[in-house]
Amino acid sequence: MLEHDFEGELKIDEGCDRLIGDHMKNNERPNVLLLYPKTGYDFGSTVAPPHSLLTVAAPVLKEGYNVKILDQRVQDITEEDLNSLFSDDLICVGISTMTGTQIRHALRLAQTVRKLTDGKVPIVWGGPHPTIMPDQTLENDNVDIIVIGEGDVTFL
Ligand code: B12
Repeated sequence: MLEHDFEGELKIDEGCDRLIGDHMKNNERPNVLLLYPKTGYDFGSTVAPPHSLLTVAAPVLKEGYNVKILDQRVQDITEEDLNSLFSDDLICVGISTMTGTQIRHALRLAQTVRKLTDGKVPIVWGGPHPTIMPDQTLENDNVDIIVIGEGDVTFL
């Protein structure tokens, strides 16, 4: 499946059927979990709020979905943390990454999500790296969907 809108392009790998279903059974755990990985050089003013994920989350929240953002630059994200947020109501996990050392942390998070969810939850990647290297990004087993360019409208 391939979808387009005016804000960006959405490329979907096989298995997108997992996105469809009744995901709003309860609001205790997030329907959408968004992860901002460590960059590897997180100090002082470089640790600005995760603008990318806040922007992606806003329209999803407005539609009534429960969204949670974890920012690994300011908190550890352990397997226990992730497990405590997973449920049948989770539609997908989103990860934002720039090119460079942040990818290593992003991949580790994605691998952990994959393992803990048994591959049942789609992992969506967005940000500068998937935007400039979409095909290479999609080749990785821990990437199901990438969003190219601005993601707020596309992600919803
Ligand atoms: C503000 C900014 C900074 C600030 C704040 C950074 C921060 N940590 O928040 C400061 C000055 C600190 C900074 C520093 C750096 N930056 Co800077 N920065 C920017 C800038 C100007 C805007 C980023 C922003 O906040 N945009 C607003 C948000 C809302 O948009 P966005 O991040 O693009 O997210 C959208 C999409 O990408 C997408 N998206 C993103 N993530 C996800 C995730 C999902 C799941 C989905 C669906 C969609 C999605 O949807 C979002 C909403 O539309 C961009 C250039 C630009 N004009 O984009 C460079 C930019 C991101 N920075 C860049 C770089 C290289 C750096 C540094 C590594 C520079 C350095 N060598 O030190 C450091 C890294 C610091 C750090 N530890 O993070 C590069 C990244 C290049 C790349 N290929 O990855 C950019 C693109 C500039 C450039 N053209 O070179 N930066």
